[in-house]
Amino acid sequence: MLALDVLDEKNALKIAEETCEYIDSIKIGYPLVLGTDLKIIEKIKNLTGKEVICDFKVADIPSTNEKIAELTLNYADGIICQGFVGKDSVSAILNIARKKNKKVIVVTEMSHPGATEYLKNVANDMADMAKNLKVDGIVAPSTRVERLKELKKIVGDLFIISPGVGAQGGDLKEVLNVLDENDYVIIGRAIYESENPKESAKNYKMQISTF
Ligand code: FNU
Repeated sequence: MLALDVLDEKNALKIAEETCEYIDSIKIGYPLVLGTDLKIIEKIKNLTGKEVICDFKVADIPSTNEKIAELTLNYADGIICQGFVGKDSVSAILNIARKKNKKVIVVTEMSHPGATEYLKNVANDMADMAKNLKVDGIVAPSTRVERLKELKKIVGDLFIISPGVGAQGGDLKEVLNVLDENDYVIIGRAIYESENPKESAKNYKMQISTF
């Protein structure tokens, strides 16, 4: 899953087009949507034929979450929300997504060092909630493989999308030892900031498919 966190349309579409034969899915977030607008999603989808997931880490009260999900899922194939806001807020998004046949992915433990201060302590409970609510997937860290393993055990057949390989120092092989074919490795800067994004994406694809 390519994390396309560039800021302008021209660059985004160029990288998306160059890399699309080597990736399965594209994740965009505030950097690109605030740098352009939500219609960038249609443009990426038309150009690449790939699904686009919106990483908005939605974290509000149920009625506001609902509005954000409604607008986002008019364009995107899925939306990422925070789990720490609780099951009513996550369910509000899930209800909208189910009506539109779109995906909901819940953040459990984040990949950056600061996630060990607070999030780590409640991440297993959030994974449990995600499983019970029957969302589609969770976000879990490639930077702490032992935690990735534990969270995967909790969510069972929900898929995992896992950031942290590349720029954040996660080890691809260790991560692939934990994940299975339904899961996704998220890679951003190691592809779009490399001198040759196409080659970088191709190289990751080769490592993943020959693992
Ligand atoms: P790269 N991301 C993350 N950690 O990195 N959604 C999380 O815990 C999480 C995320 C996103 O480091 C991050 O915002 F929940 O350049 C970025 O879009 O490879 C991507 O994953 C990682 O990008």
